[in-house]
Amino acid sequence: MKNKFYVTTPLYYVNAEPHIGSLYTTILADVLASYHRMKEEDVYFLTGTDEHGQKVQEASEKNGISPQEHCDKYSEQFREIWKEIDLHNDDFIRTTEERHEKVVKKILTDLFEKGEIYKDKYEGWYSVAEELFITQKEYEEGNYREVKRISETNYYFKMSKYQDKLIQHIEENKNFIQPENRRNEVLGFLKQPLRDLCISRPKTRLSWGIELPFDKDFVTYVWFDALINYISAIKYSVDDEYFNRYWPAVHLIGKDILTTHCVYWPTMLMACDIELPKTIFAHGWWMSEGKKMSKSLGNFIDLDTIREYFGNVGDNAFKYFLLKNGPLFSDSDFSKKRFYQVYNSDLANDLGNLVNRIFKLIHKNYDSKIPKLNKLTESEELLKSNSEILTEEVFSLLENFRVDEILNKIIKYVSSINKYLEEKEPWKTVKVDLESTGTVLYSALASLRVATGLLYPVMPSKMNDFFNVLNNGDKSETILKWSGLVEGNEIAKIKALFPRFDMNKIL
Ligand code: ME8
Repeated sequence: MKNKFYVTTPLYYVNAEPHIGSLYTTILADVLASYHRMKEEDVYFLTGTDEHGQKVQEASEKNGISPQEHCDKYSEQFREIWKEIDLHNDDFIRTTEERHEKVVKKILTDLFEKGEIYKDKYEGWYSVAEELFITQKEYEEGNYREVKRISETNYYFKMSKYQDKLIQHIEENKNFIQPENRRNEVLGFLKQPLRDLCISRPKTRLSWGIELPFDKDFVTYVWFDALINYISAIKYSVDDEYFNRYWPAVHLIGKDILTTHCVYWPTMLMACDIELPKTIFAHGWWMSEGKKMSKSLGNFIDLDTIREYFGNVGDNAFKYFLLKNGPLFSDSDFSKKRFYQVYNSDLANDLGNLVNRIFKLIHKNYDSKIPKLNKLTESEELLKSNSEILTEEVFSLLENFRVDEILNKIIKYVSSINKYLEEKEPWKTVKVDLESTGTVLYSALASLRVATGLLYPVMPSKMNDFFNVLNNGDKSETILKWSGLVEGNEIAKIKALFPRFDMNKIL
């Protein structure tokens, strides 16, 4: 049986447009999915939108449209941009879809019947802005906005009873919460006694939600509803075979939603007797020009700004930058200058030049046909064995989500091919010895081909341009074999893959 890989992003709220943050998580998921497809695994990549709750209700009222119309409009923006930049999600789930609501209701009914959900009166602090009940201590710390005193009857999920079991699971499974700093953060949080989770809102206060199947005066709390998407999308309780084909998942999230994913969600699954996710990986925060992104500071990287960058360099190069410099482990700073620097040095200089050099020499001196490989010297053997080592390293780094390190290694290898050419000087030797120069060009091109194969998940359309002119009939299974480059094949003319940017003009 094939290995499986089920990867998810958070479901983005429809009260904001896509921006560099949601873009980053989704690109990361796309690239992981693509590498796993390369390993011929059974891959399922899910993303979508989170559409219930107070904020949507308020925003739609303000705009004089129905909440559903509001959701349709904003959700479409996410689907549009993901398509525009060539992401390959297998599914896009919306929490207002029937397939999702049905599973949420089924789980609520099951848990209510099992006595895992009870009704109780709450008197205490409530943050209207965050839509959360908070403790006296949290109130005193003052980190929540629009806090008021309320007294309300609601339904509660017995989350507290799973505290010890959850701690044990986190301690016994090192890969469950990653990276380690986030794991420690969750364990720290679990040192205080866990409360039961309020999972309803009275309709008198909020009507835009999934009605509780056992009490029509209430709707489901938006987080309890939204988290269930990860299993409703793969047909939990509808088609067991399908569900088991993909579950458990790897959840990619930002550090802002650590508690909901690492505490609420696993305890909900425990109550339903469902296996816990394989991994929850929480990345850091994109900052912008040294500060927290904000519309009022004018440093917010919104959809228009993203489209502008894509317009300048193409989506592939932008993805490359975000993944290489992104906030995988700690926060990262986005700066325009840094972006064009990385573009020029890695893509225009290292990769782009290498392609040009090799293609030019082959077109001019070998009638556009890939030269024959003759006797390999130590340096060619080294390039070849390094391509094998690199491939292994890439797939092993993948297990730890180190996409940044993957790109570092690949570009280092590309530099080493350039260095090899500088040592061999084929542009000089070609005038006197076509045969040995042919071996040099074959070797450089074979190495470059492996590097582009490994870059494919990050820059699919650019690398396809390269494969097309190379005309080697490559398939994903053979692309990573150095000697898979066919001698005598005719290569086509290539346009500059990554034209250089004039930094003075840009800045
Ligand atoms: O929290 N840097 O949705 P959301 C990096 N609907 N990533 C960022 C970011 C930044 N500056 N800003 C946002 C929700 N993100 C809930 C989730 S899941 C069942 C429900 C990314 O629209 C990051 O992935 O606020 C973060 O976790 C997510 O956007 C939050 O998206």
